[in-house]
Amino acid sequence: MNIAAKKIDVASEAAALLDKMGVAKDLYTGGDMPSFSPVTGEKIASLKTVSAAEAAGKIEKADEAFRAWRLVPAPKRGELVRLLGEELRAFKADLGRLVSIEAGKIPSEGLGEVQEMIDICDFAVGLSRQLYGLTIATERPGHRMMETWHPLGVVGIISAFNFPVAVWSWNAALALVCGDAVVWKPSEKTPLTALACQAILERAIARFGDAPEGLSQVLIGDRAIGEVLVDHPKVPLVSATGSTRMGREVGPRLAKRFARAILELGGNNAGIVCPSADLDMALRAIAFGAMGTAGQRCTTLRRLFVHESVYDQLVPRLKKAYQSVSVGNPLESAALVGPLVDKAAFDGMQKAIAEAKNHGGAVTGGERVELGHENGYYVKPALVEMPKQEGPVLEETFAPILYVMKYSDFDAVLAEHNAVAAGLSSSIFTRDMQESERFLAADGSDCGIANVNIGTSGAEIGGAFGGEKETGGGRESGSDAWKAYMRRATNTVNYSKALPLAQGVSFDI
Ligand code: UN1
Repeated sequence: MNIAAKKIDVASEAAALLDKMGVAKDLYTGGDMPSFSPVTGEKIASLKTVSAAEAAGKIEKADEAFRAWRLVPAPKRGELVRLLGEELRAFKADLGRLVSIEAGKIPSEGLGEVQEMIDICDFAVGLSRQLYGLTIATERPGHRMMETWHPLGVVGIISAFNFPVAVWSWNAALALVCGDAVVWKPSEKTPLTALACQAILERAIARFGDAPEGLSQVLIGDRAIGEVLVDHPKVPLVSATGSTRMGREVGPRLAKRFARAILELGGNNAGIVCPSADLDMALRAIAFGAMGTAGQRCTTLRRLFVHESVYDQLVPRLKKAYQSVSVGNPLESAALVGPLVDKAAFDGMQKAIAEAKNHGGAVTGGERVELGHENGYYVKPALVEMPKQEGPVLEETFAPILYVMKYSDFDAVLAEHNAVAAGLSSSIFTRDMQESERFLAADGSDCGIANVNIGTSGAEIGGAFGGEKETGGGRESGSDAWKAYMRRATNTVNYSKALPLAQGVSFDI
């Protein structure tokens, strides 16, 4: 295989896509920050970065834009997001392809990610007419009490490589209808897709006509630039997606200045396969949940508890699926599993597998698949049968490793299920109502997402997305997650001629 010839292909295809989406060439050529494609491991662009002072300037600019945007009626703000949804529909194939190039996703997952963006835009447009407050009964005669939701300010967004565009849109679409400005610090591993999103939003802004300048900003840079965003006094909310390690740094810094945080951090998601489960259904759900996106979703299935009565029926079939799953170049083949993001991900996976072996794990798969790209890291997904939940099973390794364990007692397996630090997503496979209801009850799964007879990954945008414990507690996307992007004012109006004090207090002067 001629690697030199391929090199030109991926980089020039990325450039052609960026050009089509309206990204100026000088933003990604001749700069100091390289972007790589995990598909071949080669450098595909060199982006211009911002200095700390420039980043602060962009935040100030966004704050000015916010001050005007907050006065635009919410349904009109919704019109901008409606146009964004239209632009995303028009560029779905191009942006999806760029996601495949820069994040290594297979085509249907690259497109699926853009679909998720379109869906959240539709949701936000409807929401722009439903930013409801309450009217509350007061204890005083001739008074009215109500709740009003106001725009909050500049929303900082820090996103990860694995959902390089959708996570921005969950935040940006809601923030924009809520009357906020957005400043985005994308992952250093996926800056090109961020430039593309910004260009697509700018098209929508141009069609909208009179949005204030600077409403949406992108900060291309490293960790120090992320810190400028986290520490800036004019950023009242930062929504950060990434590792628990990152959240441990971002959370306290925000708390120190009393800014809000939406943290969407690690997951160590588990599934339980009960005696009555539909095993065909479970098999497919487990395969997608554990191997899909090469195990690089925060919702990826990482632990599986299988009841002893069905273990010997399910696990050999699963192993077969692991052995036969197609691993390959997502741009050139119909493979179901694309590359890991980089060498560090590959090394982390090998380390976890070695540790699992030390704890008595029996491994199927996990080896590198050579596709002729020295710096492209393709692996066979690994299924590891573990005698018990210990060692690497207790931690999230961002790679396709599924730890499989046998269980016999339902209460004990529920306890095991919850005995990890993260609390993002979970699922149970059962046709027994008592088991499924227990799983969803107060003493059931302790995760932010708990599913029955579907996998842990691939959540719809309509629900609130996020998790508990070391996952960080934040909620993004659907349901009432919008409330985090606004400030709530409680208003009491006295339309009587007297001034009764609450709680019966008298204070006559
Ligand atoms: C993530 O991996 O950071 O539920 C987000 C899912 C997707 C989002 C994942 N809708 O798998």
